[in-house]
Amino acid sequence: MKETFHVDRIKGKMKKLDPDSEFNKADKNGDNVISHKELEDEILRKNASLDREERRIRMENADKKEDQQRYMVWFSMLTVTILIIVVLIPGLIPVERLDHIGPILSTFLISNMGVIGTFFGLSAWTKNKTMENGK
Ligand SMILES: [Ca+2]
Repeated sequence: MKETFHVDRIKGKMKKLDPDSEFNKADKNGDNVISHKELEDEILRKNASLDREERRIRMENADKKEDQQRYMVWFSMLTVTILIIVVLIPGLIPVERLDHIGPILSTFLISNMGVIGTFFGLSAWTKNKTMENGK
């Protein structure tokens, strides 16, 4: 590596940074030369800030996903509650029609209960998991 630098210096082919390059600030001691160490530090610093950015985006996405799941569960609970109330109000649905929609109703209720149950089960599980990892 040092050899190449040397050869370039002799031929007057030293590389110059673009005036707008972000790597200009890598020259920490202000001698207008970016040493290998200075460049390496700058790259490490950039990688660290990229990692932070990536972590931030992941956390934001996870947050959005959790919000979405909460809305879904709320919707399930509301529809189940409303459906049960509607079915229980006397005279709203004729008894003979109730026979027809009975199987649909029970399937709908059970699957919604599944959604709700899965949500609570999973959130308890993830909570346990994160607490274990936090140790
Ligand atoms: Ca320098």
